[in-house]
Amino acid sequence: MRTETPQPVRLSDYRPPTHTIDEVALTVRLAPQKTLVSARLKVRPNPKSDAGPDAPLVLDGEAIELRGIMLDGVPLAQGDYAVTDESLTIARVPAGPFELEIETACNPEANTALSGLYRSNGTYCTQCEAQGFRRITYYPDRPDVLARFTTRIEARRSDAPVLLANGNLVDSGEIEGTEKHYAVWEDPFPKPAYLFALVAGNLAVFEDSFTTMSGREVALKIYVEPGKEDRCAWAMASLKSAMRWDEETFGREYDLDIFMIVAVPDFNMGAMENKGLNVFNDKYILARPDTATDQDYANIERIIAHEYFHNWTGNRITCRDWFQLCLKEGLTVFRDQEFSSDVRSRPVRRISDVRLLRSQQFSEDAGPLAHPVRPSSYIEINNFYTATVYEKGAEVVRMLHTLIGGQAFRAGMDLYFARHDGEAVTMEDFVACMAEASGRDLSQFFAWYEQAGTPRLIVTDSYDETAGTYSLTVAQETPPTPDQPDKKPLDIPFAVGLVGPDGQEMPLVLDGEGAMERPVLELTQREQTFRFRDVAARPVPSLNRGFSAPVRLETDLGDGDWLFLMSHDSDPFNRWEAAQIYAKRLLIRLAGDASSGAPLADAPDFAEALGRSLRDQSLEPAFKAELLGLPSETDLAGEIARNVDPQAIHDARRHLQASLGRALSGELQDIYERFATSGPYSPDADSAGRRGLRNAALGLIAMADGERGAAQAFEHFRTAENMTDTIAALSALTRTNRPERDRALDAFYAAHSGDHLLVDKWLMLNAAIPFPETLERVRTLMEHEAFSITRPNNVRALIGAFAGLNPATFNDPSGDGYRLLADVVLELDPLNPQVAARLSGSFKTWRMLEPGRRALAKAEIERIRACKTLSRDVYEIVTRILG
Ligand code: 0A1
Ligand code: ZN
Repeated sequence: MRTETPQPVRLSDYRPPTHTIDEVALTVRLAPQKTLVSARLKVRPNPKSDAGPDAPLVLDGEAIELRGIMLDGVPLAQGDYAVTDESLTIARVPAGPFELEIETACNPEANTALSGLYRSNGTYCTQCEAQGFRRITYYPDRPDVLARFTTRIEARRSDAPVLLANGNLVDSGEIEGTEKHYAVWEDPFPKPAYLFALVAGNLAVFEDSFTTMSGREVALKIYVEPGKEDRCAWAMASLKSAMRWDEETFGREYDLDIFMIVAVPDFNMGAMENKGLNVFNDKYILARPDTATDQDYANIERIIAHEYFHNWTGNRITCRDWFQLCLKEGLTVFRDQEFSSDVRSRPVRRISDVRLLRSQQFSEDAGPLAHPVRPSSYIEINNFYTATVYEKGAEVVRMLHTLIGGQAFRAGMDLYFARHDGEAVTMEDFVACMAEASGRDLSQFFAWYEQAGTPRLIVTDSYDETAGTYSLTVAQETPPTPDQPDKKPLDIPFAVGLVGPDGQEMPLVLDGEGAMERPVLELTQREQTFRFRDVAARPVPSLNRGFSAPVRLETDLGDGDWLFLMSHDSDPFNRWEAAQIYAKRLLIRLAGDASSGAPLADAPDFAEALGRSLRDQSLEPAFKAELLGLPSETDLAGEIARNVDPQAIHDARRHLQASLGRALSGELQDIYERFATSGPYSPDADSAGRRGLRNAALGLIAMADGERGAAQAFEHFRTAENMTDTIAALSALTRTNRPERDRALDAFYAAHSGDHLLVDKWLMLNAAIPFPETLERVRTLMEHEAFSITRPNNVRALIGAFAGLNPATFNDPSGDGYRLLADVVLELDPLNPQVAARLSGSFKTWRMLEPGRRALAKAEIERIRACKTLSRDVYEIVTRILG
């Protein structure tokens, strides 16, 4: 808990560690309230340190009790060391190698922060990223200290029959004369402490094996709570597919003889890439057709792959310091995006990535929490596992790929692995490999890592009919962000195409340069003009194809142009994008009308264009489902950016959905009937796409006609044969205010109250009901037997969904939504600061609101800040949000 004003850590203050650790031998004697940890460390002064060999040894430690220290076998007396809430300092240590033995105790049962060693439903597990290892023992808890770990675990066999840690099992057995047993695990790969893991409990295992490209056999094991073994097959199939893909695409082979995954119900994030022993939030492992949706299946595949890919991008090569978090995260997200693009549909994955980027990252970049992909200071590193580091970080890697081309990118990756294996490195090291492999100067490009804010590209065009030339002028500007008032121009890959009046692609011949090898313009200046020749007729430009750069576009294109691109663009992403832009323009106009009480018009042209696309046999169903998904309320608020009235946005969006539902009722019913499922459920992308389209159609049907739509959605719920259809029906019903909604929600809870993953879905559906009564509903559900504030998945499902997925109600003009969120943040902060801080981030767009709501939101954020005992985590978020 905070005692004085927390101070920032700065990248510019980075110094190499004074000491390095070669070996760590841990003995962990597990007991629920008093676990004893003995750590034997082989320490030596770091020759690269500028502090010299006489520097004191400072070890990090938090929420642990020191029980004894020995240096080279000699117990240290109290005056030889100093202990604070955060550290253990030994002022005089040998100038050469020495051995330190530290005895500590911790209390896993009382650890509600879920960082360090804790218990989840009786299972002991650890979470050490970013700084959890210091809650297990005193240690230089920083990513640039890499050591070989041996872990001996002891526990009562009845409490914990399964004992796991990183690496290979080298010994196990009974401890004579006791009811205890032990296991010893040895990890041959040096690693930073954040990759350490230990799990112990009563767990069942689902097993398989994988033969690597060099013919080695790897044992694969997924550990789950007993009784859930029949929900592991998809996770295992995904793991094997990711392992093969990394061999084929990046030449990366797995390096231990065993790869283990453990699924636990209580986890602060999605999953964690600990060496050889990934720990997962069980919602990203467990799947059976009657318990998981297609979205769950896709998430499991993606996150399994993500954590597995970290073995090379993150574990074998790790970060020098936490400012370099994007080194592993941006790159690994890029890799998991490429993986799903290869095993599923590339355009559909791109669309969902861009949706996520727009809704989470653009809003972050436009407000008080904006920070560069590589931040230069932080108060609490856990606050920097953000959409900017992950999602924009992946976009930056993608831009590198686009700029230098696939071949050079692969060569750059090969060089990176060869040069830095076993090291802790920086973004500069990574980009230097790409520069060397491609022979290009990437110094201007590097600003993407250092400069926050979403650039705006302002594009104007002109056509000279007599000369047959067409010019595109592109100006770029990045708005000011906290601490960065002035921005440099960026190096931006801008993929373009020209679509002729007949809908056909026109050749791209740059004046003075000839035909373009790749249809990518490179923007490097504040303003540039590109002139194309041999352009026989005025084209419609298709800009930023595939979302080649994470920017906001401003063009003079009119509604007719967007409708034209929606039907004719050869780039599927941009066909979807044209529909989004058209819808956005329309919705912003409608929101203005809703705000002023004017009548809301229908959108026959848009409906007609959508109808054409729905009938187009060349488009895959999953893509059509994406076309039917309008821009989110959050995106629209971000576009409007000032004096936002969330209720007007919600009303506009509902109106358009209903209007499209009516105008397209023939097509939608036709889809609903034609895509009715038959045969057993299969989670593959095609089948999921067909269900996705049918369920998107149902969503619009339900909006179009309250009574008939609700009846159809209820029937869909009643007859659903898999969880995908059940949840689709419920989510269509939640948007209606009809009795069928609560009948279905009650029936769902009655049927699934024993399954915590399904209970979370139920909480989320309740929280997303977009009507004012939901405020009371959420408060009531917080008292429900199904909800516990110490379970992060419950909190995210109920409170996170309420604040994130239900903008109209969260932003209720009474301010009650803000009060509810502030109450929860204040209650949760002493228990779990990480999750509390993430929730408090839901206030990040408060400045965009209209004055009434803005004042109410501000008052609640100030109420949080006024709390004297705030954690560093929440303190940092609320002070930055208030600015
Ligand atoms: N490295 C993990 C995510 C993760 C990050 C932080 C955590 O605790 C603060 C836990 C997990 C990943 O990228 O999947
Ligand atoms: Zn990651």
